[in-house]
Amino acid sequence: MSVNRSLAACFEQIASLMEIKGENAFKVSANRKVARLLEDLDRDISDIAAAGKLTDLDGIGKGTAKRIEQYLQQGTIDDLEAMRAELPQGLTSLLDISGMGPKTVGRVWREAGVIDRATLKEAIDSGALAALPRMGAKTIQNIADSLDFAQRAADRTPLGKAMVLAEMLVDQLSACSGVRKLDWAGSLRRGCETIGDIDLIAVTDDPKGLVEAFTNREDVEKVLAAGETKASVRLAQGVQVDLRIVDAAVHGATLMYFTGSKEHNVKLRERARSMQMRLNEYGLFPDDGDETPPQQRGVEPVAAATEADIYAALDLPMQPPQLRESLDDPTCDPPDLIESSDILSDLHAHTVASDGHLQIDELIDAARARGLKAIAITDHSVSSVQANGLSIDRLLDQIKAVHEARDRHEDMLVLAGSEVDIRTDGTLDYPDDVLAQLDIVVASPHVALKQDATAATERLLAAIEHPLVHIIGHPTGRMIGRRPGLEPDMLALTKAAAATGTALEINANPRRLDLRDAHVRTAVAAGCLIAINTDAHVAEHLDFRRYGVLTARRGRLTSSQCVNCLDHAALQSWLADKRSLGQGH
Ligand code: DGT
Ligand code: CA
Ligand code: CA
Ligand code: ZN
Repeated sequence: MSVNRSLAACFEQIASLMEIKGENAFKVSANRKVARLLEDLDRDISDIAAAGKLTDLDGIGKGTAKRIEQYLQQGTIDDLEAMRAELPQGLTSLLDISGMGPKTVGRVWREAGVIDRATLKEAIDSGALAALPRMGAKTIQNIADSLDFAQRAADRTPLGKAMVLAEMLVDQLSACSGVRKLDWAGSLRRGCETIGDIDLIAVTDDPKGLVEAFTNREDVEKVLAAGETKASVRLAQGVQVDLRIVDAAVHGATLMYFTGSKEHNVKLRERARSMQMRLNEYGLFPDDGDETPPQQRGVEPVAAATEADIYAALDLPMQPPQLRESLDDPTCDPPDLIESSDILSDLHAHTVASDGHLQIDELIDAARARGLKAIAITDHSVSSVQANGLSIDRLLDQIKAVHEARDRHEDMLVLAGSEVDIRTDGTLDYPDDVLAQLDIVVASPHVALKQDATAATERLLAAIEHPLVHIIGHPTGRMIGRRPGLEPDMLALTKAAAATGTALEINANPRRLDLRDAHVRTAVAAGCLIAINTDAHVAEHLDFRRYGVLTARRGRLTSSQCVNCLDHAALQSWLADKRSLGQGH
C-alpha cells in the first residue's frame, strides 16, 4: 500500500505549493482532503483505479482521478512537477515553522530571497528579514525561536508521550483555585497515533489565575501567547500546549470544536446550515442571515453546554471522539465501541526468561493489580537471539514454571505461551510438537521487515493459517516515525484470519500501535478477531492498554470481536477450539 502513501504525499505537496503561491483556498483544501483520504484508505488505490472506480470515492473528481491515474502509470504528476519547477525546493520545509504561514513563506521568498531553512537563518542573522516592511523585531524573534524548535522537534509527538504530559498538566492545573473543568481536546482526545500539539479546554472561576499558573510553570520553555482566556506555551519536553478558557454555558461547543477533526467540524457545520442553523465554537445558533457572529449579538444558542446537546439538536447520534475523522460519517449510529474496562486479559507479555524485567509471579501480580483476570506469559523464541530467546529445553522448563505459578494464583488464569518468531518464509521457530505443548501461541514478525508486499502477505498468511497459532503479534512490525514495517495485503490477511479464527493483535505499545487504526477498520469489517495486548517487558507497560483501546475504537472495534474480553471459560474454549478446528484443515 506504499503507493497510497506516496500519492498522498504528492497531493499534500500540491496543496502546500498552491498555498505558497496564494491560490484559491477551496482548491487547496480539496487537495489536502485527497491526501488524507489516500492515507486512510484500506485498499490499494491502484486496484480502485484499475476497476475504474476512482471517482466513486468521496472527494475525488475527474481532475483528481486523472492525476492519480497519471501517477500510477508514470510515477509523476505533470501539474505537480510544473509547480515544483516554479518554486525553490526547500521552500515547503518552512511551512512547518510556527509563525511561517504560507503567505509569509511566499513573501520572504519573493522579497528576501529565502529559499529554505538555511537561507531563512541567514536572512535573520544578516538583518535582511528586519529590513522588510511590516516585519517587526518581535515577529522575527518568534520565527528565529520557532526555527530552532522545529530543528529540535522535527517530528510529531507520539500518543504515549503526549497523553502522559496532558495527564500531568490536567492533574496539576485542576488543583488551581476555581477550576471546574479541564479536559484535553484535539487529536489527543481522538486518540491519533501522533499529536501535533495538546489542546486543553477549561472552565474556571478564576481565568487570570489559571493562565498565570499555566504560563509560569517551570517546564515552560517559551510563552507563545497569553491573553485573558487563552494561552499557548512550548514545553521543554518539546510539545506545544494551547489552553482555552470558556464559560460553562458554551463548554460543549468549544470542546467539540477543538476536538475536531477539522473535517468532522466541516460536516457538522454543513449539517447545521442545511437545518437553517449556524455552528461555531460558541454554540449552535439559529441562522438569522446576519453576517456578524451570533454570540457577539447576544443571540441565544439552540445548544452549547454539552456535546450531547449539540448532536441532539443537529438530529445526529452522539459520535465518540475516535470516530470523528474524515472517513467517519456523522449521520451513522456509532457501534458500541470497546472500552478499557471491557478488557480482562493481556495475552502477550515477557519475563526475565527472555528480555523482560519481571519474574513470572511479579508479572501475574502486576496484571492482577491492574484489574486483569488472565495473563499469558509469552517469552521470545529461539531465533530472537538479541532478546535472549528460549531454546526448546528452556521453553519446556518455562512451561513447567508457568504451570506451577498458575497453581499458586488460583484467581488468575495464567497461560503458558510463547511469542514465536515468524521466519522470513512464514515458517515458525519451534516444531509443531513443541508448539502443541503451549496453552497459547503468539506468532510475530521480527526480522526482514523490508520484505516486499507479496512476500510479506504470503509470510503472514502462512502464520495465520498455522493450526497451532492463536494470535499474530504486531503484524507489520512498524515503529511509528522510525520504520514503516511490512505492507501486506490487509484485506487478504483479515479474511484469512476470520476464516481460521486467528486473532490479529493491536500491539498497544505507543511506539508500535500495530495494527494501526485503518487496519483495525479493515479487520473489523472482515469479521476477524482482534487481540489488544501490551507486549509488556516491565509492569508499567501493562498500562499501554489504553493506547491499544483508543486505536481499536478508531477502527470501530466492539468488545464482542476482541479476545481479551472473553472470560476464563470462553477464552479457554477459543484457545482449544481454534486448534481442533485447525487440525481438520
Ligand atoms: P494536531 O494538533 O495536528 O495533532 O491535530 P488537531 O486535530 O489537534 O488540530 P489542531 O490542534 O490544529 O486544532 C484542534 C482542533 O480545532 C481541530 O481538530 C479542529 C479545530 N480547528 C482548528 N482549526 C480549524 C479550522 O481552520 N477549521 C475547522 N473547521 N476546525 C478547526
Ligand atoms: Ca492539537
Ligand atoms: Ca492546537
Ligand atoms: Zn513481545
